Amino acid sequence: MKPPQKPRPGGAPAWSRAAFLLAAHRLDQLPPDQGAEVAFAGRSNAGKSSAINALTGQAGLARISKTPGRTQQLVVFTLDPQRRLVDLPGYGYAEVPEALRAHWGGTLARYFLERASLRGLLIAMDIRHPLRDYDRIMLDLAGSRRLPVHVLLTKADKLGRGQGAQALATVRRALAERDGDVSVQLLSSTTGDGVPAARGVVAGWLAKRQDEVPDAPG
Ligand SMILES: Nc1nc2c(ncn2[C@@H]2O[C@H](COP(=O)(O)OP(=O)(O)O)[C@@H](O)[C@H]2O)c(=O)[nH]1
Ligand SMILES: [Mg+2]
Repeated sequence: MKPPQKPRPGGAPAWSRAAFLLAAHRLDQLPPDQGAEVAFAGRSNAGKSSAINALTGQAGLARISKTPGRTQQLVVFTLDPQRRLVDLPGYGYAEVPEALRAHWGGTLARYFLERASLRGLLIAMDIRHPLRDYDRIMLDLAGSRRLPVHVLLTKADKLGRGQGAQALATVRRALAERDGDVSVQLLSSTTGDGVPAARGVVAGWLAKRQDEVPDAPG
């Protein structure tokens, strides 16, 4: 009989085995800060949950909500015992009470500063409304410790090919003016266009060791 396979930190993530682990309201509820994790951010309704579902090939994994601004928690999914995806709260909507917004601002800032296993940040932006205030705050948080960022211009199917390419070029130019490791691509969770490219970026980050990440804490 073959021994059970050990997880290979450098191997491709087993996307289809992604599973919900927990939802944390506070940082001390997160799993131990070991291995590697990649965070997903995005304004409410940007298409973040759909992107997570598309990447993992699991339609029901991250709840797709038509009611924006409801998930004020960090939702953790495991790919294997050493690698995780973290769905960050898509706050920023007027309906989120001020006290909650303040709490989440502080919690998120601390998550970025302190989380040693964090390897990169994906930011989902609706291709028709990119680079809003929330997106810039997330870019700054990642930049504060030189964490690589990959922008997903979501719902690319809502625009024609020419318009999509134009939006991509515009956002790429804007991002090039910022310091740091920031890339961008088109994504349609509906058609699957861009899913392999996005998986490639996440897999590359998850294969990194902590000492390969500039300014990682700890
Ligand atoms: N046409 C289209 N609609 C999308 C796409 N991704 C998400 N949506 C829709 O946009 C809305 C918000 O998506 P969701 O993933 O819940 O956004 P979240 O709030 O950022 O997690 C839902 O109605 C989705 O069906 C896409 O690639 N194409
Ligand atoms: Mg969501």
